[in-house]
Amino acid sequence: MSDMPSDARVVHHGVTPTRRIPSLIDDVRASLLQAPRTLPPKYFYDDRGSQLFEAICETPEYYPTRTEDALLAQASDAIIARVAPDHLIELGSGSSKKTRHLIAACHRAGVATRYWPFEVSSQIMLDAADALVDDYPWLRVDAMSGDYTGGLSNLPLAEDGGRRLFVFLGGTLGNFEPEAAAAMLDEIGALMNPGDALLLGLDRVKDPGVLEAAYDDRAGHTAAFNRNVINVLNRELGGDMPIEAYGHQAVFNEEDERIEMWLVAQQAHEVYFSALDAGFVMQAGEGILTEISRKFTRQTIDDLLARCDMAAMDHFEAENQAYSLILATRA
Ligand code: SAH
Ligand code: AVI
Repeated sequence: MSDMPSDARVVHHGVTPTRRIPSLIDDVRASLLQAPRTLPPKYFYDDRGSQLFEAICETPEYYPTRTEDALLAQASDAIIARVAPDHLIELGSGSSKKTRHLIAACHRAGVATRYWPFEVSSQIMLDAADALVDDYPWLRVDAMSGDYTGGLSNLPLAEDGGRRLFVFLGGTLGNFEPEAAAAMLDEIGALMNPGDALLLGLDRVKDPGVLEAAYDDRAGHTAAFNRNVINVLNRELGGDMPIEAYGHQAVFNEEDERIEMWLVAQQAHEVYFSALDAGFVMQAGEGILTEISRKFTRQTIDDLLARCDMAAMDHFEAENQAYSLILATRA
């Protein structure tokens, strides 16, 4: 492991993918070199991208973080009392800030849960793990570095028969296309035994103006986060994409009930990647779809769970149905 955590109660695991994960070169060849141009959202999250995401979460426009945080503050004691997890396993844990409500609830209940964050962005996870074990002397963190698109069946989870609470917060499942979201829930379900549960945060359909503002904050953090993927491509693939030539756009697609984030070329230009010895021509006004963020209704949430043989045990809803936190189990 490259990063040695400072506390012995933090163990750092590398997760071997179950199936082949396309490399950045594969993804660029398949999805960027020709239209329609898209990129998988995981490439946002280099160290700078993770910091920018944290800045987005602090903006007044980006309501999902504070809304989910408030729901967790309110519901964590009940969730922990209900599940009494021996293991708390979190996908895409980031800074783990909101997860602290669950860990604090474990502390209050005297439940010595072991925490298993799983992240593609290792540094933010390891920093969060160090801070958590400093705050909770009983806590052990098994930090898992890897890519969840490579599957979950190689996660180095303890096979001790302990109760598992899976956690997938922030609405991140909304960054998956419908098929991929269902496949991911199926993979989580396959790791769940009777008594285990999944805590899922999903954002809700609402006024398009509110949604679009959340993805285009006035301070410009979302625009910087979107454009940062150009830095990642240039750095990793020896590219010459002109970052200043791209505008940030966030549009709510009402039919598909999803926010779409685009990088739109302000003028025509050519791009070349030395690692591929290939490139492409962008026309003025042409876009790259860098992220979808699906928004749900009560009905589409229930449909998704039912499709994956899961059912909600509890559904915590924010005011105005702005956000949902669902405690689900296998049906
Ligand atoms: N759960 C946190 C962070 C959400 S941001 C919150 O609710 O605030 C999405 C997180 O998922 C980021 O930390 C990102 O690094 C991680 N992530 C994105 N794609 C991933 C992948 N393919 N595998 C593992 N983690 C991923
Ligand atoms: C991580 N994910 C749920 C965020 C979202 O809202 O879709 C990523 C994000 N993109 C722009 N702002 C936030």
